[in-house]
Amino acid sequence: MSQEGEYGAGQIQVLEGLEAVRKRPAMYIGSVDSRGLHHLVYEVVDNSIDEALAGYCEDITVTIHGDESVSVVDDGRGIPVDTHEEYDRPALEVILTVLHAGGKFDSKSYQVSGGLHGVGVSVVNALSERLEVEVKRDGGVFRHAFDRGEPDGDMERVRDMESEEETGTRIRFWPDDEIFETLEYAFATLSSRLRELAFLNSGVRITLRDERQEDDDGRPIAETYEYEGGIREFVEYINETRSALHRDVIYFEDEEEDVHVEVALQATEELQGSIHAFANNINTREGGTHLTGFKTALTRVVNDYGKENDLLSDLEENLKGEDIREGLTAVISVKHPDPQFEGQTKTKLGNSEVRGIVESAMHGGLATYFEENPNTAQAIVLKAVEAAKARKAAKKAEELTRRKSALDSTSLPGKLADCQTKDPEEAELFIAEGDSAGGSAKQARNPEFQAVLPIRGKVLNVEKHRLDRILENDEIRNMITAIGTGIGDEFDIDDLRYEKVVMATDADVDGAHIRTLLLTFFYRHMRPLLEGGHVFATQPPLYRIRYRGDTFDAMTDAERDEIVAEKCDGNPSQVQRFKGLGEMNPQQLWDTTMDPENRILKQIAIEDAAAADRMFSVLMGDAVEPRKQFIKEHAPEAEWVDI
Ligand code: 0RA
Repeated sequence: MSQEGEYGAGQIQVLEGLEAVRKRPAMYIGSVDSRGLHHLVYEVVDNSIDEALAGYCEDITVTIHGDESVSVVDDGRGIPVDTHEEYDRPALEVILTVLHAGGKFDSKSYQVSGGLHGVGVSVVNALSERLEVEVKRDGGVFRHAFDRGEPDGDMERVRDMESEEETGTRIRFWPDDEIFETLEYAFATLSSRLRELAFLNSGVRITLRDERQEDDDGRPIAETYEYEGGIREFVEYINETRSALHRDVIYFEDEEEDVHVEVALQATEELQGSIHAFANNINTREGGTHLTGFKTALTRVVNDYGKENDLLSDLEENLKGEDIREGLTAVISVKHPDPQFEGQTKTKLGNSEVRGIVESAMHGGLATYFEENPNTAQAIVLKAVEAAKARKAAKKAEELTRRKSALDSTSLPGKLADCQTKDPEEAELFIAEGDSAGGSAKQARNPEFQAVLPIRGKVLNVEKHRLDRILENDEIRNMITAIGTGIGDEFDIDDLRYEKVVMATDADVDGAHIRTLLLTFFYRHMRPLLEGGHVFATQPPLYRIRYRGDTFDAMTDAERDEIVAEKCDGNPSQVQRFKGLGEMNPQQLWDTTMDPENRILKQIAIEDAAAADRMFSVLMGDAVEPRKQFIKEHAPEAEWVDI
């Protein structure tokens, strides 16, 4: 460390601290891929949100600049600039250079960012090539800058201000390309998280600007998220394309033992439920005690109401939780002074007392609501009764399908050209659209480890049918049997027959439609397959260009032009356009799409359950206008997110 001499003992320790972050960045922000890159922004924004929750900040602006930097500006109290006694340095510098220093200054009630990230702005500093901070506080404007976490000079008071009233923090950082695999921020990723934060913290106004893109007037594109109704509006947003069973979103709020609970719900006619639980603004995808409390109370209250009002006489038993949750949209948000996050991805709330707190808040709130709104209560119960009847019918159908495939070893679909290997680890299944593509793929494949299942043009839209109907569909049944895992509750990844399940569809609109239908099916009924990273899509090239014995493939028109100009001296011997997989001969199909050495496969991941859920509802549901709008807005990123 060349600068040791310039700093006191405290500073040396500081530098070592941030070295650790640079050595093992994934320990602090999860990963150094696109996900980790976006975490840097969330980390800074979380600090601004904390200021908002403490009642000092209303406005947060996040800007993606054109030079691979991002800035976050808030009107909070400003990071303290007075001298930190232990380090004898400005507090601002300590907060930005000492791991976990941020929290020591705080007396705030909720350390919102306790779980997933919450590692502090010093980690963002350590992982940034440069970071510049400007604080308005105590009647002055202060600036400080850092290079890879190390101070670039001293903090300076650059000017005085008229008033002590104006306060805030601006942090701009340039993520370090020595650390991150990519420096490219995705507007859609940031916007979905920032919108979520605005829903979860009503009253906060968050603006996202992107200076890389201009609107029609030549200004950077910008969106502002501000929801006075908080999670009530979140539920309305999710339900925008669903048919609600009752007009008003049901909402309660309660506080017990310093735990703040909010619940918003609305039942819909849809088949898919959509329940999102948050703890201290973190999406607890793995659930936890708050979700358990919610479900227990929901099941109790709906059954009690049904029995008291004689609405369950058609059934021989109580409604199950899953019957009641069919088509239910809910957001549960708890804020806890000391949240414990557990589970594989640290997204499961563990605090045991929360279960009872949410259960009693929900029990009291919902029972009262039902008494006061009998029409809504009745609609919810009757929908659940219908779901219970369908569940019983589906169970029978599912058992039949499973029994058939389990007992009968020749039950693999006739259309499946299976591979020779019996080792799932090396096996691949290509689901090919259309008989001609299926035929070519069967000839093109390496039969040792590649299997091909042709499917007919349109797969059943699973969004619109219950399981019993879905299982009557041949294409779906063939896929389930070939993949081997079963579906829904019966899904077992140990029975997976192929490490990779590859959707082989054309690069055109029809192909995109079929991929979306397949993906909807996987999302709804085989989600662990997606979560485990087993689902892929082929990326066949659009053009093949020949020049003097060389062959080049191009994925886009622009790429074709570039190849023609740069590789073929502007004069290629042949430019061939592939319209679809079915039009390639087997050799071409192997070369471009199936050969592991050459092909490009897109791995498909579900980044954000709430966003994906909405996406599927919009893309697959009945409402036409929102779908058109959505496709217009999100066309490039709507389908899936790369890992
Ligand atoms: C430490 C203490 C206080 C505020 C902050 C840090 C703070 C950090 C960030 C990061 C981005 N924006 C921020 N705003 C505030 C409390 C200050 C006080 O007690 O006045």
